[in-house]
Amino acid sequence: MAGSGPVSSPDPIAQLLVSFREESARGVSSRAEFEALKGRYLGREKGLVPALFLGVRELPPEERAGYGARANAAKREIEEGIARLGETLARAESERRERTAAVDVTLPGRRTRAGSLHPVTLVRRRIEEIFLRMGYSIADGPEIESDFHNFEALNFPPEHPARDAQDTLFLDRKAESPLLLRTHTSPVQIREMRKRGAPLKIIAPGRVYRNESVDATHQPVFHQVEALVVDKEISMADLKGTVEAFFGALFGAGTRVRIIPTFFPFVEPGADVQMGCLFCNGAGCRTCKGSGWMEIAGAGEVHPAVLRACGIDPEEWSGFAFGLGLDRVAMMLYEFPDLRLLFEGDERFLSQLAPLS
Ligand code: FA5
Repeated sequence: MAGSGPVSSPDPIAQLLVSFREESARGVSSRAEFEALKGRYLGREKGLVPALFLGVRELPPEERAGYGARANAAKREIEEGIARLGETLARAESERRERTAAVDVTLPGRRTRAGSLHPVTLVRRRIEEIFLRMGYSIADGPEIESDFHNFEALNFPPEHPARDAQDTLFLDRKAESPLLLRTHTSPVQIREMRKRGAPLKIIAPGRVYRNESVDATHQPVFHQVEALVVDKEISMADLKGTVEAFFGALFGAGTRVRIIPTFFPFVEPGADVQMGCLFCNGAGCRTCKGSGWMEIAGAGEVHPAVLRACGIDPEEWSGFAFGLGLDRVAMMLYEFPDLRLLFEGDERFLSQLAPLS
């Protein structure tokens, strides 16, 4: 440009302004494009604007002032134009950043739905509260049990047919001391008596397993709670008074309870605890099979052989025990007809069942 002379026709100042105005009207779409344009016009070494001033010395003196003034005006216009392009680009960049960050703090929050406790947990807690008020403590035992705790110490002799009544799931039947999934919570009686001796007043809630076919009132995995009292001169009258107090607290005062004889190897005498049917109030319905009574627990006086197996002298001590199914209690308290509803995981059903007061 210096070679062609700044004043040769066409006028380089006017020409530069025309091309700058065209380019700046198109705008820039990226920072790289902006930097390239800025360098092309304003770059100190090879920029088109500094080049305008290079030839000023070759002009006749009387033209220098006029040329210089126009070149300065052009320089100002181009600098301002480039600054404006830079601002527009910065705005576009920050808008793009906001859009992609996409956190709109003005949007309403998304609600996470709170879960609810399982009905069996609610029933277990309620039962624990009642027994704690009655002075019992809560004991725990393993779900994988030995034959000794689940059967032998509970006075089930080997090969005794009573073992078949609780279809057992063995983990390794051939082992010398076979392990099994406990079929009831009664082995916790054995563990506690052997560990703590007499006197004793405990409950043991927990999960139990039986190889049973499923129907409306039978599950292969279900829950029981066991109550055990060992003390001096404990009789069937204490058992009756306790089950009446307990079921009254659980199902409401006025709940009718009766005890009828039955057989369990670990109690003598053994008993079934029955409760006046809640569905028909004793009149007889499908749920109670017309009898007006529903079986709710197994019970009895602790067998002397069981006390002996736990190192407790039956001449000095006696006791009672009873065990009930938590799932069936939940069914009665919440009045639903089929145990399977508890284990299908349908939240619409489970969350309807409110905590028991
Ligand atoms: C027993 O398991 C005895 N250990 C109870 C006991 C304890 C008797 C202390 C004497 C002294 P039974 O097999 O009847 O007994 O079961 C007790 C309760 O568990 C039943 O009354 C019932 O409510 C519940 N139950 C039994 N089998 C199932 C099952 N498959 N599904 C759901 N609940 C069951």
